[in-house]
Order: sequence, then C-alpha cells, then structure tokens
Amino acid sequence: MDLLKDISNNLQRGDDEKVAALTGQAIAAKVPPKQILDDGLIAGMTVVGMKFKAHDIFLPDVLLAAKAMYAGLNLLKPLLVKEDIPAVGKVVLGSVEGDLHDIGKNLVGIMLKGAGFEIIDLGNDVPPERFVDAAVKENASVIGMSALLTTTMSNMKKVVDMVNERGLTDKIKTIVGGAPVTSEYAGEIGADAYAFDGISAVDRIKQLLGLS
Ligand code: B12
Repeated sequence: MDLLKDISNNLQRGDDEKVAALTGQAIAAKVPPKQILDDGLIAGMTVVGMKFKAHDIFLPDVLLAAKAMYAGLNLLKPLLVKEDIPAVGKVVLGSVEGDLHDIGKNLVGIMLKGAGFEIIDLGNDVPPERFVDAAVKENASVIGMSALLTTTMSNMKKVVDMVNERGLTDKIKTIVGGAPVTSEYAGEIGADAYAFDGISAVDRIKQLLGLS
C-alpha cells in the first residue's frame, strides 16, 4: 500500500512530522494498526538498520529515524493497547545496563499492555539489581530484558544469576529479547524464555505464567 510505503520512506528520511501526518492518515483510512506498525514503521526502521550497517548513513540519521518512529508509534499506541482490561500479571521491563536502545522494548511493553499485563517500565540502561529490586518491590512475576548490542547482552545473565542467587526462581520468571538475542543464548544464560517480537512475547509470558 502506497501510504505505508510513504511512512517507511519518510521514517528513513527522519521526517517526524510527515511520519505523524501519514500515520494519522492511515489510522483514519482504517488500515489495521498492526499493519501500519509492521509494514510502515518497522519496515522503515529495518532499512535504516541495514543502511547504518553498510555505512550509507550515520548516527545522526539513525537518531532522526528513531524520533520519527516515535512520532508514529505514539499515535498507534492507544490503538494497540486496549484500555480497561483487568491485569493478568505484572511485568518489569527494561533495556539492560549500557544499552540505550528502547524502541523494541517499548513496543513489547505496548503489546503486553494490550494483552492485559501491567508494565513497570524501568527505561533503558538499567543496572541488574534495579531489575530484581523492582520485581520484588512490585511483586511482579516476570522480568523482561531487552538488549540491542552484543556488548550489553551479557548483562542479561547478571540479572538471571541474581534472581537465582536470591532464591527467587519460583516467584520471578525471566524473558529476554532484542535483535542480537536468540533462544539459544537465552538457554545458555539460563533465562526462562526468549521471544522474537512483541506478539510472541505475549504468548511466551502467558505460557510461563500458565495462562495459556
Ligand atoms: C535506532 C537505533 C539506534 C538509536 C536508538 C534510539 C532508541 N531510542 O532506541 C541510537 C541512534 C540512539 C543508536 C545508538 C547506537 N547504536 Co544503534 N541501532 C538502531 C537500529 C537502526 C534500530 C533499532 C530499532 O529500534 N529497531 C526497531 C525495533 C522495533 O526492533 P528491535 O529493537 O529489534 O525490537 C524487536 C525485537 O528485537 C523484540 N525485542 C526487543 N526487546 C525485547 C525485549 C523482550 C523482553 C522481548 C521478549 C523481545 C524484545 O521485539 C521488538 C519488537 O518487534 C539498529 C539496527 C538493527 N538492525 O537493530 C542499530 C544497532 C542496534 N545499533 C548499533 C550500534 C553499534 C549503536 C551504537 C554503538 C553506535 C555508536 N557508534 O554510538 C550506539 C549505542 C548506544 C547505546 N549505548 O545503546 C548496532 C549494534 C551492533 C552490535 N553488534 O552490537 C546496530 C545493530 C546497527 C548496526 N547494524 O551496526 N542506535
């Protein structure tokens, strides 16, 4: 669809105003929010990632693209999150220490909220003990960790180890995700689950909590 291609192209150009306007148009035209997200915003960000990797564009371009992504995401958020659903469980969510990438983590939070979970979002660059302390304080049953850098992935293990050391494994389950993370890696560090994206995160967490 042309409109979604326009969203993707303008996101790649980092034009947040255009992305917001086009996302608004797509919503008004009743394009399903998930399609706007996948075929417009995420499609655009995928190209940005490839161009950045190939050194065709540079960090400031990626920052502008991220700003444009949020301009669209903020409009989609209320449509992806259904209000007034009784909470089915509490999830503490954050990007691990050293990692400032938060778009994927926020998307996972939106999907989980949409499925009725209560989200305690700790933001990005979250030290291991903050994850565990917050989960205990909030009586959360799941800690979700995001990492986009191969250099920060190992901080996920610190959280998993801390949950073990404090004897919390019966109460708190861990799930990991982010572009460089795999289910093999999750197994290696002893995390309870891995999910590829927000939708599968909902399924995996429901399984972990025995809700499905
Ligand atoms: C946008 C972006 C940035 C933005 C981030 C803005 C923001 N607010 O998030 C900025 C410009 C700040 C940035 C900075 C840097 N970046 Co950057 N960035 C990207 C880029 C292009 C897109 C990431 C993104 O948002 N994708 C879209 C979202 C929707 O996808 P996602 O994050 O993967 O999330 C999905 C899944 O992974 C999953 N998921 C994510 N989290 C979680 C959590 C759980 C619990 C679960 C279950 C699932 C899950 O679900 C999400 C939804 O589907 C990637 C390229 C790429 N291919 O990933 C590079 C990339 C991640 N960055 C990279 C690099 C190198 C950097 C910098 C070091 C650059 C520099 N020289 O300074 C810095 C590091 C800053 C830091 N300390 O974190 C490299 C990492 C390479 C590596 N092997 O480690 C990448 C891969 C680019 C590349 N190919 O070289 N970056």
